[in-house]
Amino acid sequence: MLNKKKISKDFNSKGYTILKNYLTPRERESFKKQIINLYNKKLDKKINEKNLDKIITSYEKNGHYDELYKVFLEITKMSSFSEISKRLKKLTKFLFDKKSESITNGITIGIKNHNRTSYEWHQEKPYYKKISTIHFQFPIFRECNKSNGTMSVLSSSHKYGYISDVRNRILGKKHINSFIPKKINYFKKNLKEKYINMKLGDMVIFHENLIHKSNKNNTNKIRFAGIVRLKLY
Ligand SMILES: O=C(O)CCC(=O)C(=O)O
Ligand SMILES: [Fe+2]
Repeated sequence: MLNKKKISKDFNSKGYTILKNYLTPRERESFKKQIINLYNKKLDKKINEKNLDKIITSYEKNGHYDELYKVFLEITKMSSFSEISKRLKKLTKFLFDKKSESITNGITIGIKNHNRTSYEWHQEKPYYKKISTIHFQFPIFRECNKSNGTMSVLSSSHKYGYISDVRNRILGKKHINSFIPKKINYFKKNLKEKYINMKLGDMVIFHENLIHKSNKNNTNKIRFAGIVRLKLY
């Protein structure tokens, strides 16, 4: 049983909380299977769990961004996302007593020596200015830790509210752009950076105003993490 008081207190004070062992083995298996299937169908028929990292890394290295993006779009529509979103909506109701609706699914992919898909320090709010949102992330294929570039957060940064004074870092048309708070050095000095370490099955929930970023993957294996974003009513 989830301890509602403890979890919401943790979330309210830090702007994020990690639920241990939230995904069932069946849910985890279904994400893996569906992702492999899609890469197989859209990219390369020979892809399996063993060679997935090598093949995707070579696509990235060779600049085949459009092919990768096509698969990404298919991934966002997988039924495993609809299933987990249903459960996360119920969880949101239980923890925060709020109704919610699914708005975005995604995966974040961290590859050694490539920063096209990585984020600098940012809040989610500049991406969803007009609505109130809540965000979920969970590892797929393997755990997320400091050495494979798991995201880090500035603990309690959500208490500063929406920081609208940002600069938009754009590395390229097919790169991820980050809205970096101009006063990021001030926030870094005053708040603790925490690495979001998650074992398979764990799930982090984070506030729209929590400042967070991707880290460098120092391993040869890709970091895959699922993302679900809900709109709050
Ligand atoms: O895990 C990462 O690389 C960052 C992901 C992120 O910014 C997000 O999920 O909103
Ligand atoms: Fe983000």
